[in-house]
Amino acid sequence: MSIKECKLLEFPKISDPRGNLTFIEELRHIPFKFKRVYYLYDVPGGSERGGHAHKNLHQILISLSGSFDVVIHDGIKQKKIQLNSPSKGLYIKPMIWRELKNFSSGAVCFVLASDTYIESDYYRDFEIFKKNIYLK
Ligand code: T46
Repeated sequence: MSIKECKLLEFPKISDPRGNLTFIEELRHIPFKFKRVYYLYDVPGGSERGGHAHKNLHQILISLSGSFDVVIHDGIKQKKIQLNSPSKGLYIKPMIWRELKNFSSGAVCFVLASDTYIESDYYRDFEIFKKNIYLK
């Protein structure tokens, strides 16, 4: 898997004088069906989250409020993407290491995930992840 396959997706945005509305339909605006949503919030300044890769899970990360950086790593190359818009989402495929940092005050990271929470789907050790990228 390459970081090149992790794309920033742009979702529909309906704007009118009352404000903005964004919607996301599975298999139309994102390339998978989602079984779970979760969100990170009240993240203290300086905290970092993530620090793992998934074996099979597909995810979309969206900044519903504020901003934060996502560093993605495929075992060879890495890239930093700042998420700061509720109408954009970062698609992270399986076998990509991710770290979330530089959360602004009040930032909310909303996640659409292709499966339920399965701890055995995680690589939480970077060296073990790197060894396994060649086996997948
Ligand atoms: C990811 C980044 C962006 C659950 O019980 N259910 C869940 O759905 C999740 C996501 C977590 N948990 C438990 C597991 C741990 O005991 O919540 C605790 C904290 O989870 P974790 O340390 O994995 O949290 P983050 O913020 O480092 O990572 C999470 C996701 O786990 C991960 O898939 O990509 O957010």
